[in-house]
Amino acid sequence: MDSQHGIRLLLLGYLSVMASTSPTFHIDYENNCFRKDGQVFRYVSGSIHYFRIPPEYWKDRLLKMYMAGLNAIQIYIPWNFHEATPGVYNFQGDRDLEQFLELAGQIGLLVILRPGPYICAEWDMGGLPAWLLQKRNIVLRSSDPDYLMAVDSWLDVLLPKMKPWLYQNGGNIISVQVENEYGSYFACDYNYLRHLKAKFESILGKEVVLFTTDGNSEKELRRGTLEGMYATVDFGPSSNVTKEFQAQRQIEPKGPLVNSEYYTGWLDYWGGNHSTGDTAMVAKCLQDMLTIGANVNMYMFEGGTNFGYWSGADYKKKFKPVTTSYDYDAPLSEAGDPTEKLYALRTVISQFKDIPQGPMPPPTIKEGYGYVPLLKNGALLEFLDVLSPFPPVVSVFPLTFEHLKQYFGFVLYRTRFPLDVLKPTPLMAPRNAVHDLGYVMVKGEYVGVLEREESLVIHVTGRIGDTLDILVENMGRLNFGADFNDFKGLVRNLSLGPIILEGWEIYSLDIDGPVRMGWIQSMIRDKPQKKQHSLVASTGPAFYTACFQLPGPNHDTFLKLPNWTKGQVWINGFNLGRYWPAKGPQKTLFVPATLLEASRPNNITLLELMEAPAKRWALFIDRPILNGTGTKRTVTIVLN
Ligand code: 6GJ
Repeated sequence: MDSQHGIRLLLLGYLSVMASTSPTFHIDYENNCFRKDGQVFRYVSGSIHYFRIPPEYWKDRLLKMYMAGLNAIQIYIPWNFHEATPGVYNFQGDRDLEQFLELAGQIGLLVILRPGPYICAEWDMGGLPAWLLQKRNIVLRSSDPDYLMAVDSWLDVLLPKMKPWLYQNGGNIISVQVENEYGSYFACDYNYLRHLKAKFESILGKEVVLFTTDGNSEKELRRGTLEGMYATVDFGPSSNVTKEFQAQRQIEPKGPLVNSEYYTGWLDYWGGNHSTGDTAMVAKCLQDMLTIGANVNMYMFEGGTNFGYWSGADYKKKFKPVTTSYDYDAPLSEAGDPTEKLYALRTVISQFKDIPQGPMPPPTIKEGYGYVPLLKNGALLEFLDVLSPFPPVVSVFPLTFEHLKQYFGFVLYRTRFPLDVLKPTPLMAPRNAVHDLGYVMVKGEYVGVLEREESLVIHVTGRIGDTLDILVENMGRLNFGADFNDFKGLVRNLSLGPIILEGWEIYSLDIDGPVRMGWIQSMIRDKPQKKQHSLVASTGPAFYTACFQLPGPNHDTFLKLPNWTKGQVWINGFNLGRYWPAKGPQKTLFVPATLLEASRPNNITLLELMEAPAKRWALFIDRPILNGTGTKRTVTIVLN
């Protein structure tokens, strides 16, 4: 045998060994299943959002999901969480996606990746960065060139990071979703889907299993998928799962049955009722789907929290902002505690696959630290020099947040009375000019609130030249539906009686920066607090703070704000999120132990936007209250 032939035989032998050992994951259309390394594989998966959980708790949640019997997790990747500013990428700390994938792999969980670029998820603008709106008439989720250029720049950073994590490359990502329920979107732009498919394949390779997810109707599926991407569906508990999968079978006559979002609960909106999913129904339908061999991802398995300003909004007859809690009545609670729903689902799963032996990690300790008295530090208007160190933008007509290149939080719009107005006169925000709430002050005195879809008129009086201030709050951008170019701020003109108000000073406010740096606490040290008036209720946007020492170790706890109205709260400089007990249903905010210090005083900072109670207490209790109801009418004061 000549040497050439010998080398050829050696090479063939090596390749056949390699081929038999290199990991594979693909769809077996003939047998209507997935195959992992050549073996039939069915996933029982749960959705978890790393961006809604403190990174110190990632392993805890993942381990509980594994011990519940899951063999996979499903994660979204919010583009706006990683590219807050065009071209500036952040994958560190609570954004360390690869650390999250590493933990999942260590625990033995495969990953179903959903990088969007649009993800919905009750997340601000469905995960798209609001700076896309710099181009006012951009057509999001389409082949709009400006949109695609931004998408490509983002995917050129993200997808190469994800490639080594593909199962075929030795990682744990078994499949990748393109877009999200595109069939529900008005554009139906196949060129956009083709562009995304080509992009994903060009970077991830052709071996990766690409799929789409749509509502389970033939119409949505046809609009939301393309040849070469496996069409899957989503639906909640049903008494007839065979019927529910019919739509998928119309599009995918062969291949595995997949429910990519099996709803275990549902989301909450401020002012609505707390949503729940009946455990028995959720468990029974899961059993039915597993019985017919379907692959199921439970949405959510662990919901978590919309910290900061990240919650999104929906438009169902009116603007409906999502709450800070994303508990979702999921099998793992917002605080990561196994619920009776988790054990019911684990029992079902155990009928179809081995469940890891050993104890379920216990709930973390929850502690009720009790009452902490809060002191008023001053009205927001007193601190413009700190919160808006640059001169205001001056404009004849109001400008949006996006025009100012501010995307979250608050902007102060200041104008002056154009004439004497001695009788209560309507200050009007026609056609929902305020996105989303505007707290109105005359000469610094709070007079009430203009609220998108709720209150578009407020009566005021004043003298010519008096300041008329409107602090506008962004409550989260629409994350679903046709027109979610959801600009924030005063998006149209206001009028005072018949007069269109002109001549605005617009203050972009950075509150998070100074609070993160301990500004108020340092101010208190430098300038002892004015004696607090005998405790009376106080109205209008103002800061309240406290310092408190824990009696012992730092444990998870829940912050209740009895008789407060609405605002934002920071713990040790971390933006915990929005509170709105006056509307509910959420009455407490989850405070992870990881935010608290046992060895030194902790500080809490409130920006109360409407009315603070006479007795200004924060109360830390050992359990959540997510199903409360609204308690207080919105405060409206007419200055006489
Ligand atoms: C899914 O569609 C979405 O893919 N879904 C919901 N859709 C209802 C739209 C409200 C009008 S609610 C919970 C989930 C997530 O938003 C998911 O991202």
